[in-house]
Amino acid sequence: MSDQSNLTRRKFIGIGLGATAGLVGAGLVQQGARAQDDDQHSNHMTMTHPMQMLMGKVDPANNGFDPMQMLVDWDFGKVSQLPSGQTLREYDFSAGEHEIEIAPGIFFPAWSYNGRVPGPSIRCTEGDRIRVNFSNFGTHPHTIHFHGFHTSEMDGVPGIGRGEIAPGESFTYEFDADPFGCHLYHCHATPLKRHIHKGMYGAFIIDPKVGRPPAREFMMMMNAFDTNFDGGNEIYAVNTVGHEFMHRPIPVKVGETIRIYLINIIEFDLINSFHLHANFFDYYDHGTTLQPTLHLVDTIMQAQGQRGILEFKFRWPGQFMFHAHISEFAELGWMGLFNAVEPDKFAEALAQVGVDDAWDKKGTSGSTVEVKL
Ligand SMILES: [Cu+2]
Repeated sequence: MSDQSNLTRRKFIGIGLGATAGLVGAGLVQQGARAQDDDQHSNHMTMTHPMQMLMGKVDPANNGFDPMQMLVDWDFGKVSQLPSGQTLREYDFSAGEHEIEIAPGIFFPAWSYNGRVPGPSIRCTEGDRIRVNFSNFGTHPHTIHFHGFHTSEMDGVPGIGRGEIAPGESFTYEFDADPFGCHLYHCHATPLKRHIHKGMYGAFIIDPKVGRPPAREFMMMMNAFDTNFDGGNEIYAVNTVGHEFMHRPIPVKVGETIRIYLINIIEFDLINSFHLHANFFDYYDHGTTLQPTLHLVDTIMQAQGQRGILEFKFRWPGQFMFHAHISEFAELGWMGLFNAVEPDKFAEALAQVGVDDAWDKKGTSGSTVEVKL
């Protein structure tokens, strides 16, 4: 990013400049995004927190999705068996447009799959047949481009096969899940960076046939939003809402293996990173190997579209930060906390952030994919 755009976005958000919340609201209105009135903003946002973070909370009900649930809400699809015995997983995807709240009082006109940003986290086992019935209910042409092995007709690229799917039209993408790994899908309509950063992307996790060892598993999509459409991001996040996991520390148990499927989908900034406090992790670049590609690191970087799997354990109870080791991203939303507790305190930690046993179960049963017929 240029110094100029850096200055502009800092003025826009007001971090470090002592700007009032009202100024932030005025900037949003000027730039065409919807903002609430100044009084509401003053309730939501001040910039005087010692951690330099966005204040206030986004009610998940406003968006119809919850970043905390997105950590664990694997979508195994509608499962059946083909005559050959191969497992078939079917998904219905629709493209649409709606406004989402990406930080308290900051709204973004998103394009989305199934009304959420990121879209559903597809999860399957290598060798499964994947069938995605895609309907475009939006006003722009869209596609779904999956990362993985498949024929060119199924690549979701303009001008090849069916290419762009026009508004009101449908197309079915079908291919075998290969190779295992931590992949993603995204729209590939042009202009590409606009379609991606508007919110059209999601996780595509293919488990190895042999499975992975039991762990508490989370999907983290590192994303960002250009709220004033100047070609630079104003808000950074994991799972869309800036600083969500600072307000709601992610519950984990001391001593258990934690596995993160980490994906970088930001546009406009070339590199993103993940740093874990007071700990080190093993890293599997792209998730396409059973052995780590990096041992005992505490920071990794990912280029646009890159992803990988992290594995680690906490030795002691406490709150531990994770964030981009790019201070500006961290201050603008990409920063969170794990709340590591002893097992007897786990139910309490869940309740503190508004989740329950179902969240616990989804987080710990993903690596063993059950075929439900
Ligand atoms: Cu699109």
